[in-house]
Amino acid sequence: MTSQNLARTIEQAREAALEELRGLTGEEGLEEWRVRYLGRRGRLTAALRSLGTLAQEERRVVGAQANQAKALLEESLAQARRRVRESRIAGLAQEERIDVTRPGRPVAMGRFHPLTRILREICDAFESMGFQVVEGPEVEWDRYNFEMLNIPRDHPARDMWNTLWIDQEDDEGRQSMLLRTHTSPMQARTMERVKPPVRVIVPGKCYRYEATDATHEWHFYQVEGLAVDEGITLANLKGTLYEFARRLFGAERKVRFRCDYFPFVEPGVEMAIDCFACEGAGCRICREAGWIEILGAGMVHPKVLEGVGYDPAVHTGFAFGMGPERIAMLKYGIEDIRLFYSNDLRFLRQF
Ligand code: YSA
Repeated sequence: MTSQNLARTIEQAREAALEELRGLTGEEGLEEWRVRYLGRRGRLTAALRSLGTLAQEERRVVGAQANQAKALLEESLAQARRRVRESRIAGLAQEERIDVTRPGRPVAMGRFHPLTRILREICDAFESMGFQVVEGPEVEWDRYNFEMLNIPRDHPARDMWNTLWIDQEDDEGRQSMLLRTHTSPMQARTMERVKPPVRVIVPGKCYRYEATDATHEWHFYQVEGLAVDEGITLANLKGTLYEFARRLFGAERKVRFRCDYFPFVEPGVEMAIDCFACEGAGCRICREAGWIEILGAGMVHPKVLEGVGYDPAVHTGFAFGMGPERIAMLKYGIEDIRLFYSNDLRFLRQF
């Protein structure tokens, strides 16, 4: 190619490029334009590559013209990019303009699950009586769930708690780990850790392999209570639980204590409250009893105290384990325990 032809080619490429650039409004179009003129196979780049075919003097003159054209196109591209970016931002600002006069959208307020509420109320009531809240593991050793509570293997009392076992065997090939059936294992765990006086309550989840009905779930909460000191008697237990019932249900609610059996207490009692639905007359909810049992309790068995290294001749204590679901049912007039775990918003929104 002659030097005049090459100079013309450069001139034409430059004019065409500038002309095209003026019509471009998008970033994609600008990139395509760059590839077409300034890319490795672009029109101007090809012209620059042909410079090598010219004589030295011609190459100097046409080369200077080519470099100027290249610099001009690069600068024009940079300007075009700025222009496109600015107009995009201006467009966005226009689109997203905030109308401060529009009414705000209502904020959806969350609320506590009724069981969370009742657990907090129970804990508050006992904390104000000097108890401290502690928590323990839901996956428990047989040793704590049964043996340290005076329930050795093959003891018939184990039948009261149909258990969900974990695949974990001890040295003798016997199952040794389970989902705890009650919060009572925390009695031994706490007493192993601290010396008397002890005053703790333990909220937590429990599991039993049992059929569900209006008052029974296979997983449910319990709140355990334990007080050990010198001179603690059954009167202290009754006084504490009466005060608790008064705070939660009001002074007019009836409370009943009856003897009950738990291997880890002596003597043992159960506490019930008159049925909210039939006021004691007997109905489906209370299984015609007129009363709904809410907790088991008693004086800590001397063997349990000895097992953790306490001297039962010096220290005595009471313990209790209650079901917060049953307490919430009584307090809010809920007829079926399964409602707590069905995640039905029509139910939950009422609290
Ligand atoms: C007894 C004496 C003590 O010194 C300390 C604690 C206890 C309680 C004992 N550990 C226990 O679990 N007794 S219990 O089987 O009668 O359960 C206690 C409470 O848990 C019941 O009164 C009931 O309110 C609740 N509960 C038991 N099984 C339940 C349940 N709630 C819902 N669904 C179930 N399946």
